[in-house]
Amino acid sequence: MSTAPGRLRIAIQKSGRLSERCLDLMREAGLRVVKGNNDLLYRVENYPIDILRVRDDDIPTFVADGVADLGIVGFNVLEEDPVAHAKGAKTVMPLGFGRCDLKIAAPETFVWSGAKSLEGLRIATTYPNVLKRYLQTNGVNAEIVEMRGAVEVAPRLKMAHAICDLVSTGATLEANGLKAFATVLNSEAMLIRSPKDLEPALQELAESVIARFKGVVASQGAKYVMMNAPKAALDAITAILPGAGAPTVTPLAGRDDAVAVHAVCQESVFWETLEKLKAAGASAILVLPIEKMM
Ligand code: PRT
Ligand code: ZN
Repeated sequence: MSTAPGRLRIAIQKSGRLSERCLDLMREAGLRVVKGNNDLLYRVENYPIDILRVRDDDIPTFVADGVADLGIVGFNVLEEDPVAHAKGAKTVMPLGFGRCDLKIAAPETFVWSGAKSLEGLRIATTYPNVLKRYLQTNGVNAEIVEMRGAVEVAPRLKMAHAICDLVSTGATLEANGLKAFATVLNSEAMLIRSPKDLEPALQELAESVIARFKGVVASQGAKYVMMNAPKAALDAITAILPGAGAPTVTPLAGRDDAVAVHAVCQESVFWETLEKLKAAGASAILVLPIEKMM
């Protein structure tokens, strides 16, 4: 795969659960992605950036080798890839989407009393490396049955006693009469970067893309909260605001006893929060979405 020199390359999943969310992230970060006639390569028209669209399993190695400078991939894929591990693809940050858990599951009737319950059993998985580490950490000897997919049918086919597979809603386990007993790994999409050096201009561009992605992730779920508050209740009100740093406090025209309080809340602001603020004496409470944050 060849890309033009002097362009930053970001690898994302071509088609699958993470693809659309990756493109959304780019858009929200102000990168105008244009789909050319080359299916493997999208271009960003307002910056010298190419988007490589590949199988998610290839992303860690591409980034480790410097074929791509940045990549977005599930933490589960990254943890499973020993080559990329060895070559040092570096994680930059979690991106807050593509959440799922790698779990140990077995037929509902299975009697579970900790990881030791797996001793001597066969466990089917598409994540043999991660599973092997889990078994080693827990001092368990079990046989790993490596599969390419459809792991959830293995117990029914008597290929394995248990499975180790990704779970998000749990519907697949339920549909196959399986129950999750332990979590091996929590996963979400991660931004990773290559250990290879970039030319200075691209290095600068990479830093700015990372800073924008950070801004997008930080502003998700964050809210700008404004209210009027009696001066005497300021401490109580600050304590109620979820995930807020020091709020901005400004005088209100013609009022000596009350102030305006503005704060950025990093966590969800629920109706209960507003009710508590009101009970503490706040009035004219406004909760506004935040579009960008840096
Ligand atoms: O073609 P390519 O190799 O690129 O794609 P892929 O088929 O390997 O991956 P894809 O698109 O299925 O998933 C991409 C990434 O999404 C994964 O690596 C995870 O990081 C993340 N992700 C989040 C999931 C799930 N949730 C998920 N539920 N990946 C897979 N699943 C599967 C799981 O394997 C099981 O079969 O969904 C089923 C369980 O879902 P529930 O909702 O029934 O519990
Ligand atoms: Zn894959």
